[in-house]
Amino acid sequence: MYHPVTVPDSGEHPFTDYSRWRLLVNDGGRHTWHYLKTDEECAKWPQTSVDKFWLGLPTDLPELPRATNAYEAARNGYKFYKNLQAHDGHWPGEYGGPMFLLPGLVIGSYVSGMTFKEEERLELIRYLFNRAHPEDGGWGIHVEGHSTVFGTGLNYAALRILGVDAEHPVCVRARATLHKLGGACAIPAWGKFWLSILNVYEWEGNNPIPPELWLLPEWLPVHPHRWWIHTRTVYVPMSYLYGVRFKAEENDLILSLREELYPENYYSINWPAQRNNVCKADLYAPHTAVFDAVNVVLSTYELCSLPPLRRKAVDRAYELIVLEDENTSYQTLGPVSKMMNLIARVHREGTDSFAFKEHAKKRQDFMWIGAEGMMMCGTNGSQLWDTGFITQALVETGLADLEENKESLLKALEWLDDAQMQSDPIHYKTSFRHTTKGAWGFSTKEQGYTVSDCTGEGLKAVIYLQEHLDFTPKLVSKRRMCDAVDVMLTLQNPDGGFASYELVRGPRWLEWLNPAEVFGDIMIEYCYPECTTSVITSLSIFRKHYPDYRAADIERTLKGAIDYLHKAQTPEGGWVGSWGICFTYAAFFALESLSLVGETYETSPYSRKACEFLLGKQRADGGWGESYKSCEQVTWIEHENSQMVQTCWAAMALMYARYPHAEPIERAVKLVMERQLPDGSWPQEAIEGVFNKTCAIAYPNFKFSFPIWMLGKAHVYLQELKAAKP
Ligand code: LAN
Repeated sequence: MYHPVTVPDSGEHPFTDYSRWRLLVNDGGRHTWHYLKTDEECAKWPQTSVDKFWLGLPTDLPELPRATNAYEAARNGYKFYKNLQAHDGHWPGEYGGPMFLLPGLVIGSYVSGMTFKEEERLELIRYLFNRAHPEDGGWGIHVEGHSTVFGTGLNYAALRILGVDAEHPVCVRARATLHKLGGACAIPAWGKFWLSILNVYEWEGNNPIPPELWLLPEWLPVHPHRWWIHTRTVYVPMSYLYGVRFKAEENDLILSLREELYPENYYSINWPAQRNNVCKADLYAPHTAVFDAVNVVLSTYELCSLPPLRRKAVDRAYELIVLEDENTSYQTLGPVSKMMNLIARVHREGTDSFAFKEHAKKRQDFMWIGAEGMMMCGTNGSQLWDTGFITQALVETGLADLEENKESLLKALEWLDDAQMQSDPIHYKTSFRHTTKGAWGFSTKEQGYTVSDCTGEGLKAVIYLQEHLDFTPKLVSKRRMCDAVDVMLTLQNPDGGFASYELVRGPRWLEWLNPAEVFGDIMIEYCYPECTTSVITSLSIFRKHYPDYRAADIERTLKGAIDYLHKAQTPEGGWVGSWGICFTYAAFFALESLSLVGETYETSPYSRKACEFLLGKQRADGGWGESYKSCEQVTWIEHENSQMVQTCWAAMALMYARYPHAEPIERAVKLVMERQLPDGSWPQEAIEGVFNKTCAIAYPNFKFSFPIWMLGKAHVYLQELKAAKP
């Protein structure tokens, strides 16, 4: 479908004219990139600092007078970062990292008959070139990971679909690595699925994904509505597409890929024997014996499944796909379900349908052009998350009170006001959704999913902006803040903790049925220290301002949450972070929330132990540095280098705990100041975030919000410490 392209051997230089790309921000923070074709268009719509920064072009922002103290450094940081705020008040950003999303975009589009613009196609290719592992030319599960069959098999297929010749040096190298790792037969379950959709792997080589589970009684512990929301939202279209055994029509490319992806002859492969064949380099969560046994039973069922029952189950899955599309205005929960829902919609309704057109529009929201080319993002953005942190930072450090920053804060408040969800999803109970009225989500209101800690951070940011500053209007009414509190109160689990999007709905043993092989702890919601602490923090701040609202409920909730947090502390004194790296990230959230209920270094053994734990990890250069591998192995693994963002988390954690000695904080400040560039910005270091234990994900805006926050806070804190010393 895509004609062959001739591209350079390396992606070092752009394949398109970078001065023509523009980021369009509209509709509550949607981002889409556009390539202007003519000079007139370019003159009418000039490139902004936001465009230039994210494209990796020189921003030409001025050098600032050298900071002589932490406050000045923070102020310089914001002088720069203010230029990256979009006109609607939020901070856009790249959200790359995972390397299994772009193939979904490409394969899903290909089999659905959805094309790319030429400039998109070229930069998608270039991104894959630039992200190929320098040592072996393969790809891993994320940008910093080692090469795996999952990454290499899928991204290889993507390159070929995009029109790169099989004999192009990048393909030749990647293919050699793929074969060395065992070839596409050894690809993990989700890879088997995508390749089957593409018709370059046979459906009999997959473990069953029966849609019939949707027909089970809802009270059963295994019913999919009890699974973690991402797993179930991906499983819905997967079960549909498996149920109908969707496959692309054979063509020359497909026939050729059948030869390229396998070291052996495709037509002599024993497919059922490949179901549990997973390369060692890929494997994180091996199947349990229970899961293997379940698959034997389900495979037998596949041989004799009743057509009317299968039809009914497939129809039910389709119904759920439509509900999800409509609830989210076709954004869907995430990038994987996004593309799978599209294929299902096209399978049933064709490419002339309304669904196809809407999916095409919103597909754009996941595609981001960065300095290395075009990628598929982890969500339709991290709008709320980034806007929440920087606004809190500005208020807490006093930078918000400066005349020069007022307009920017007013804009940010307007955006936050608009981003709060004010009603439940249009299909609410019928699609097993949690309430959304009053919540904030991770990206935009349109995407429309409650997240516990995003609601916490959103509310905290609004309270800070509206209550701590004298120049802001009360855009978010008390009633709406109470709605946010109400949502949070619905999200507490019996052990006191808070999970990500919903209550924990299923039993722990469901994890024995984890089919994904490459991810851990994905079958149900779990309580997370970070989510719990965001809720504690925002409820504590809320009740200071509105002590009359549901006081007893809030008190009870806080007690339970603190109790959970105490129990979740490891014997060494840390908390295992699940969404950022790792112990440092969790400590930052935990020590802030403990301090808000009066637990500090001096008053609480939990806080003291956590401080000692962190201090034990500070390096000679004054920084902290943990590898993403901490999250995989659930134990502290040092990074080669100290990391600026982690150093900020650790130093802030100490300050929240009111750690009484200045020296470790001073050393952290020094490191962060030394790494600041003359224009006030900081360079990108290692990847900051993670999910599902194994997959790293980028939060490039953290390199602004956290140093600004930490430096501004440290300036005041260190002065206070000095003043307190006799
Ligand atoms: C996110 C991003 C934000 C993150 C926090 C708010 C930081 C967290 O505290 C709660 C969980 C949440 C909302 C989260 C969950 C999982 C996501 C959506 C992601 C890490 C971004 C991408 C990831 C998603 C699962 C990626 C798609 C891959 C699949 C395996 C379906």
